Amino acid sequence: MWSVKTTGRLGRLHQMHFFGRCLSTNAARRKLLPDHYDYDRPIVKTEIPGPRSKALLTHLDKIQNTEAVQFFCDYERSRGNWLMDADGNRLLDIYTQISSLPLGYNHPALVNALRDVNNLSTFINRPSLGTLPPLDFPDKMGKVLMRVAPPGLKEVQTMACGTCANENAYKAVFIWYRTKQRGGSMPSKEDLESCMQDMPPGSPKLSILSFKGGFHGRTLGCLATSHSKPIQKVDIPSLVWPVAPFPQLRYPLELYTEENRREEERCLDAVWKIIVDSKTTGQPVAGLVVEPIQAEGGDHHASNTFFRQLQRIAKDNDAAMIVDEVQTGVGLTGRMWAHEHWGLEEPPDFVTFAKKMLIGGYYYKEEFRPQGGYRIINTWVGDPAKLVLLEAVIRVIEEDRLLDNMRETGGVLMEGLRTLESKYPDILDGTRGQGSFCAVDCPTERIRNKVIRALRNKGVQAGGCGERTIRCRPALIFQPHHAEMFLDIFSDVLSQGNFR
Ligand code: PSZ
Repeated sequence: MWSVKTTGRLGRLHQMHFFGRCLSTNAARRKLLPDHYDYDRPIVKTEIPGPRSKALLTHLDKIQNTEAVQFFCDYERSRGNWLMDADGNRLLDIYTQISSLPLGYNHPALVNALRDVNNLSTFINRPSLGTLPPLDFPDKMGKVLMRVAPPGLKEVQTMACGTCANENAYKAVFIWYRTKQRGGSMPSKEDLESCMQDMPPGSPKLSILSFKGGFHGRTLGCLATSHSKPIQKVDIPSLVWPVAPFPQLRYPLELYTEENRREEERCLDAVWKIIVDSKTTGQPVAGLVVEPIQAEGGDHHASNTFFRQLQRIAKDNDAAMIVDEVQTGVGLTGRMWAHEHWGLEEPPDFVTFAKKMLIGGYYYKEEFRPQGGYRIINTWVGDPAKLVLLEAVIRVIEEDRLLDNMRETGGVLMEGLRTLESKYPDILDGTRGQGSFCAVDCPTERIRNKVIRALRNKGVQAGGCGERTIRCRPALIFQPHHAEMFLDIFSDVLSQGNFR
């Protein structure tokens, strides 16, 4: 796989120009990958998508809808922070497959895990994990998933993806809620019979409260809690569950503390009122689901105080709190879990994960473990092969101090984006971020899309979110010198482009 010779130049004295400043980054640069995993610039040889991508698109379009496909990728030749496309273009990737690559492309630790013959049977024999787990499963769960468990959470349930993590967390909340109502006993004969007619009390009228602008997945249950874009929901029947406003803060946060505090209070009051009112309308709120930073919805932040108070409101009203860390989890914010920044009185009831965890699932408090088997299960309930890879990822995160790297790189990204914002106030606004989980707004969706296209044609793969936001979701191996390269290219794009 590694026979392809590359022009890796990490070892050379490397100088970059950022807004005319000359940054000699070599001295401070930590070596996280072999030389041939890094380059000193992108290569763009064709328009993207290029001719080969377009031909492949025509081919694929014969058998499925391809309207979301941007271009085809050559994953074998991609490495580190660099994504190769089908036409030989080499892009600096700050979006990483919708924020789902912890260590970039083809990291040597993951290649080695696959080369290890001791892992062969795990990759070949995918079990029905909930019924016939492999010998090493308890040990692996302890060494891998529990090693990075959020502080205070001692149980975990694996799943295939982020959506089914949330979907099953909701179910666990409902089972907990009804079990409590029954005083801890198992479902009655009436429950078992009425649920088969989709009627109460077996199919109870309960809800999960979610937030405007939130995203938690697209299955029917999750979709009722997703509110970031109409295209995800239109034409599909929905459960009618309550939706609370999420704070719309002004950035930078430190300049608007009083105004933002009032906005958060408004939203917390609304949450409190919805939950209290739900107790008398016949459809109580059994739990709420919230993202630490609303990602798909446009990178909306809220303060630590907001989340602490949200937990208090949930607790005071016997509703469970699910923190959806599918996108914020695994280090990008500078902590393993974004909610670790909040200083909560006690752990959240649930923390759901997927993406950079490579496997889906949720951590939860003991009281939410359902009684009886076959209540939260499906065929695969995850995949032990993903735990082999995740074990390697966690080792690299620890050994290479990648959380420190995310904080350091985030500092460079934030300073650079703020500088660009002040230089191009007509195009950029609202720089915000935590660690390397950063974003900046454009005035309109049209301008944002034009900027992202221009960035791609200059060799940066970036992503949008919300209506008019550009987001940074780099891999954990994205270093300050990569951030400087991105900012340099961004600066060029803004100085050359006519985006109005
Ligand atoms: O269009 C889509 O379906 C997208 S675009 C980005 C996502 C989904 N993100 C997935 C996601 C998430 O960001 C949060 C906060 N919660 C749940 C999910 C669903 O995870 P997956 O995609 O693994 O099912």
